Amino acid sequence: MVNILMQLMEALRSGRLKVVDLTQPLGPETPVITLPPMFASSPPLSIEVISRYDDQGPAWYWNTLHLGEHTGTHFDAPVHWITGKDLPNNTCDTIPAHRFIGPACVIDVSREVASFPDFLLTPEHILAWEAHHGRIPAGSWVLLRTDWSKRADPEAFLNIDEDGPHSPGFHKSASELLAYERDILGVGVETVGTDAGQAGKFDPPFPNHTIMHGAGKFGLASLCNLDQLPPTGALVIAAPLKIVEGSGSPVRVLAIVPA
Ligand code: 23J
Ligand code: MN
Repeated sequence: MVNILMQLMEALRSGRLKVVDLTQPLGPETPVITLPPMFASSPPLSIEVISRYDDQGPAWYWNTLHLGEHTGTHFDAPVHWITGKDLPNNTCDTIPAHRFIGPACVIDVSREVASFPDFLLTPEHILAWEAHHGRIPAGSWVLLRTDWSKRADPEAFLNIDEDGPHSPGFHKSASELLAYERDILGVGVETVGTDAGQAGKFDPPFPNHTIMHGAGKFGLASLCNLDQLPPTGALVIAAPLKIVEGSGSPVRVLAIVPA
């Protein structure tokens, strides 16, 4: 077993394995989800200098951050949703750390999304993916590649019109298949949340959050660089801050992939 880690380190050092950063930059311009006006909203990140080699601290630089837990590339814990509120180990500080690491199954629907921004993944798409790549292994992160992260302009990324945001996500039946019939860690998406833009109007509202978190599964939102991952064979590490009773956390998501 020691040898496995030695081989891993040598492969990373030699470049036979590389690290792909699946994380968006986190700053005041980072897009934050907009909810219908009757609900409280999450603020954008703000940052204030404590000192920067000045009279407030002559040899050191550091900042204070103010941000919602669900800002930028972030992790959703089961307690985030009412369906997951009574599950054991459902908060950022109590989830066992081994559950942050798993193989990635990358389902590429970028072509479908390019012609239809409200695209929803269905069980048929998942079964077709499995026919090519094998059954989704236990303990996997299922990542939905949509190329949505290539929308660099926040307006295009949030894509809001008169009837709200338009962005892709999961059909309820796809979330049920993944949550109940595959032993996954959770799902990851390139959009601002793990539900489709229009999902507030679905039955139930926000079905992916409802189903995944009710089943103790996690979410990863605002991922990028999914186009640099193979459909199978990448290892993903997505460890949230250990926020006491935290419902989620900004996260640095890393994938280890063959070069
Ligand atoms: C609260 C309400 C609805 C949604 C969300 C948060 C998220 O997407 C989130 O960041 O978890 S859809
Ligand atoms: Mn979230």
